[in-house]
Amino acid sequence: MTDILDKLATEQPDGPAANPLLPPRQKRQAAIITALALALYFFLRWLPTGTSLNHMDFRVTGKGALEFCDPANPQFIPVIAAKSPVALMLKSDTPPVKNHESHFTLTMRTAGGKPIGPADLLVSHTQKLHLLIVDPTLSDYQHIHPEPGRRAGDWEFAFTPQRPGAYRVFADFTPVATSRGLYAAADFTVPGEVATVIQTVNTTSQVNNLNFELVPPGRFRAGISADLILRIESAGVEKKPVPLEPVMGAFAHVVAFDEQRSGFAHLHPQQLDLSQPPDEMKPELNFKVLIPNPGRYVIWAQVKLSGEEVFVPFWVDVLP
Ligand SMILES: [Cu+2]
Repeated sequence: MTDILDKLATEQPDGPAANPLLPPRQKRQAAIITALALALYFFLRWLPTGTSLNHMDFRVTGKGALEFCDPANPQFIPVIAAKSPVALMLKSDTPPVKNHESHFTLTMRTAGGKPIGPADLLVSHTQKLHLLIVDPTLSDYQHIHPEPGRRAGDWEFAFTPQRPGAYRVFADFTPVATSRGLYAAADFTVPGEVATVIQTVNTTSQVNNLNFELVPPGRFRAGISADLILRIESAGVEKKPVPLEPVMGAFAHVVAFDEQRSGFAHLHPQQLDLSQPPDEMKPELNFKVLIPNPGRYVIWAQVKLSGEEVFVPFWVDVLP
């Protein structure tokens, strides 16, 4: 027994200072362990770890660089005036026609020409890529999530325009390399005469037998953070419950466009906890938004009820 203990004791290294004096067998063991660790390190590095893009691929230099949005203080994002570090190319299999479905391929590339695929984007609001598509009169708004296509950088979706005119597609996504929201835009045209739609301010609307109301602040002023309230109630005298269901990880999504479609603001309710749905009889959700420029804006609310998504437009004036 003592023999064994003595033997073990002689084989125990005495710490780093004793290393040069290690017997050959222990040196060999140390070398093997080091080699295995290195092999594991290079194996893990070799495994596909996702994006091949880095933050430099999304860098924009010069004036008008796109400011990243701070989700805690949602703002209107001037997508068209700003220079996006991402280039979009839009193609459809058949020319887009009013009330007909076309299949589109959206190609996303960095300014340097590198494709942007699903591995390069983070999931935000349950999706990697959100497209906010709107017609020139701002009366056909659709929110679409394209699927990755076969070629790197390609994203595919089906879309049925409900009106003629030059549609604008705003892409809303978050590169893995920067972890911050980024935006880009592309246009396509649906043939036909664009009717002049004069929109008047309206903050109430009835859709699917439900009364929707958007309550703006008493004076909705540009450059000042404003509070908005979205209220929903069943129409008619006898009130029925209106249980809101989560859609893309929120009880409502609100998107505002200016008349020129220079950009958008994408808002989410301050009630973030999905385990605490709003009141069933009269749900009420609160939003905050900062709109820098005065003018007329459409504010589209998107909610989900009984498995069906409902889109409701409101029109407001933002004062100087
Ligand atoms: Cu949203």
